[in-house]
Amino acid sequence: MTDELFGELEARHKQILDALGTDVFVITSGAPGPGIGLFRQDSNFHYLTGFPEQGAVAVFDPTQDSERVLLFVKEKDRQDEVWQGFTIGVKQARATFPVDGVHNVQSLRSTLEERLKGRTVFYKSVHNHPQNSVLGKLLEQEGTEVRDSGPPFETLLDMRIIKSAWEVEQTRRAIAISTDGHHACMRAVGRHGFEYQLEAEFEYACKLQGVRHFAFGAIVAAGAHATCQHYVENNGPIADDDLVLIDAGARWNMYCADITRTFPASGTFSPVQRDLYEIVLASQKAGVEAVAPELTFHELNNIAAHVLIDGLKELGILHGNTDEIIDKNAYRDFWPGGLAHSVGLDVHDSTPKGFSGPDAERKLEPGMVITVEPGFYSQDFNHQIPETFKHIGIRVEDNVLVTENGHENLTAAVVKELADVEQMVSSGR
Ligand SMILES: [Mn+2]
Repeated sequence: MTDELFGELEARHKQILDALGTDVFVITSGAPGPGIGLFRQDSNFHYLTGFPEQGAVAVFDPTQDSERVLLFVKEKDRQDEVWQGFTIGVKQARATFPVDGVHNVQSLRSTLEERLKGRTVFYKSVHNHPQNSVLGKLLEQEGTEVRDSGPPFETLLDMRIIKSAWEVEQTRRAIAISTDGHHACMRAVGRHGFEYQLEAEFEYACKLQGVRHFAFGAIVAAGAHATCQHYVENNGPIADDDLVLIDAGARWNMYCADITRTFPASGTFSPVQRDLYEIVLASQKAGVEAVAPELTFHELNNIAAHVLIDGLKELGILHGNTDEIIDKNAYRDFWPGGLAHSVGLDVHDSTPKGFSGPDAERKLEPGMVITVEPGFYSQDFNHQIPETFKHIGIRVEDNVLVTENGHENLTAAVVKELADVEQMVSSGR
């Protein structure tokens, strides 16, 4: 573990302990998944412990003198290491992680039984966690009150949405690698006839640089597939006159990139594709340019929507007063998604209510990393528009850091200007 992360974890512990008053917070790691596969730690557990294994438990108790932050981990076990994987074990965990005590998870009950009696305990069970039944019995004790919402959970989300300089550095690395992945796909499309081949190009470029987890399953959508927001089948053919939409991002030290680009398979936008792409791009650039502290997500959404709607009006796709179209959400047939979400340890990070819901009035603050991702999507139900604009999906998505004075576009190196995209695709053909 690096010194920076060690220091970050200590600061996070202090904030959680302060939020607890005299209450206790019990948080479990991620649970094992089905079959054989690479485990990824639960984001909250990772944020608070840095401990990478499944089956662990952390306990925060501000009333203790010395053992205020405890970690319970699996002890090294020969059968486990023969079959399941190598483990850190109690001794090595003690030497590595910034906690007050590390215990064998088998001693969870004996260590906590007295301590939890009569206390208010914040705890949410994780499906399939091996300690669920032990924890359940511990928390059923007379006088113990369990809460699955409240201060530590809220504090955790508020902490996670504001990134430290170290967290931004991890995000930059995820973005730099993902940038190579997106450019590799643009250059390779001329050699490939199927969406899954571009998915392979993206993953290959990332895995060559040490990426072990992705932010989400890549969306590689050619032609009409791109009109579905979260198309993940990636098994369709790519025709020469298709636009290809790729929404994909790597993780680095658990931090996600979430980048979308749309490009013509042939290397040249058709006139209709060009018109629509320019409108989405103008809307996206207006959104990125507007990012600054104090602006709400709702306000940011409407800045981008204004540009998108004005453009679609010029093409005859929308009609009427732009402000009215926004107020009535009359553009949502063509752009059903939200403009922005926070990105971090989760790709949709720390925004439980969603920025199109109650969090829409939340103000941007320095240290947030958000997406800006307007789009145009037309399916069969959009019967009122000319046929020529149907079955087209376009999205352009950057990741933007909110700074004291405005913003920094962290994904600025991924080409998006029309001529640059055409050149990148053509250079590989
Ligand atoms: Mn996104």
